[in-house]
Amino acid sequence: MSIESVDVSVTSPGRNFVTLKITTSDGVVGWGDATLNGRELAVASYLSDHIASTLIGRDEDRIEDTWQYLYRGPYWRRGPVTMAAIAAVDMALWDIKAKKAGMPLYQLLGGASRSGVRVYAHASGTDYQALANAITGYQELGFTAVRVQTGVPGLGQIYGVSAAGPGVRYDYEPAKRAADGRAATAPTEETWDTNAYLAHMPGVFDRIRQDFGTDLRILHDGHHRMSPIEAARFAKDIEPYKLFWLEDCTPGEDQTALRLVRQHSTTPLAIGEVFNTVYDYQTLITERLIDYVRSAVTHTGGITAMKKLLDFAAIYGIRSGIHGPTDISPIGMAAALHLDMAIHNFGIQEYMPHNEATLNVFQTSYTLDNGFLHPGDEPGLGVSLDEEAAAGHEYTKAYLPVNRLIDGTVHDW
Ligand code: GCO
Ligand code: MG
Repeated sequence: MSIESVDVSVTSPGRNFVTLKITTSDGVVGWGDATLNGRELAVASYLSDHIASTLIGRDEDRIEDTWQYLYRGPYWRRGPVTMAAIAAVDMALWDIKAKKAGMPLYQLLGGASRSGVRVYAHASGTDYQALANAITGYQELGFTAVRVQTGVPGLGQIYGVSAAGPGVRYDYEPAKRAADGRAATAPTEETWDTNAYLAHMPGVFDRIRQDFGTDLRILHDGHHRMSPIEAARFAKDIEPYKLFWLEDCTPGEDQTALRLVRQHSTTPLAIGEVFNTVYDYQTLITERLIDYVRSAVTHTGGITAMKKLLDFAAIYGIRSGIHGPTDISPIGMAAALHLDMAIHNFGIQEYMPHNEATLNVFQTSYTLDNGFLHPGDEPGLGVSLDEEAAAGHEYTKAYLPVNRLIDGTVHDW
């Protein structure tokens, strides 16, 4: 048996998703997610123009060999485009292997280490009251962990704060089409002031602890905006509020920046959603500079690579916190959930529900119960693409925003 066809599709049920379909000579179909927010067509081209023909006729069971062939073979290594393409192939091959075995994928990865996957939800609000309402809403749904983001006085729309307002949808979608819903021609721009943010946030955490007590797991995303010393000061200032994690406090490519943060605080640190290989973590893990690995399965070479990365992290007492915003398709989400079920060093899983249009295009079998997700027991990943429904949503160009400081300097978004 061998790989007979490899098809790449791009669909846009409200946002863009790149999906890989691999079909074997005896008709088994595997699905992979290759979505890279705002750069979708680069990965689609990498897959269809450079990878697809090289897979035809290969033995679909040789997952490790195929991974190494795609990683080492082309000479050019790493980077989000390459690693998202490899991830999609890897997910599809694991999907096929598990379907052939007649088992949900987590069984092939070692079986369940837990009965469900604790997830964190996204609570946000332009002001404290709106944020508090969002937190209460999630608690009523059974969530025990929430990421909190809020508006900063003096600044307009900023990262992580839902423009929809409380009571509608608490989540947010930063990749923007044009105002009329058609293709965007350039990113929107936001304004940022780190001083205002650093002055405002500790008081927000203080009120949350007063209003919601000590049990609630509180997470927060700094989205790469602080300098090393600003991050060190901030992590120290918020220590009394005992966050579950502070994410991306500094830009990720500067691994040694976190040495400074560690020297000053015991606030747990998470990083890695823009990383794409284990090498991005080499210093962070071996020097124990982080507590949670934030990579997406979709952007880090798939299940094969993520399993190795998380096993490496486990040796240093570091746990998983796999990236799971809505720019990861339901296929990528399922891949994360199967890993979350099987690994020992699971920490928490990010969860932002996909919209209805997306869930009409992707048939999912994972379930949410009281703040815990379960990947379901269908053979394989348990997610498939309805190709007819997908074809009804044409690719629509969208961009993540660009961030500028109040004096106009381009800053990290
Ligand atoms: C998160 C992330 C996302 C990213 C998005 C970019 O923690 O979930 O920061 O919100 O901004 O995935 O494409
Ligand atoms: Mg993040």
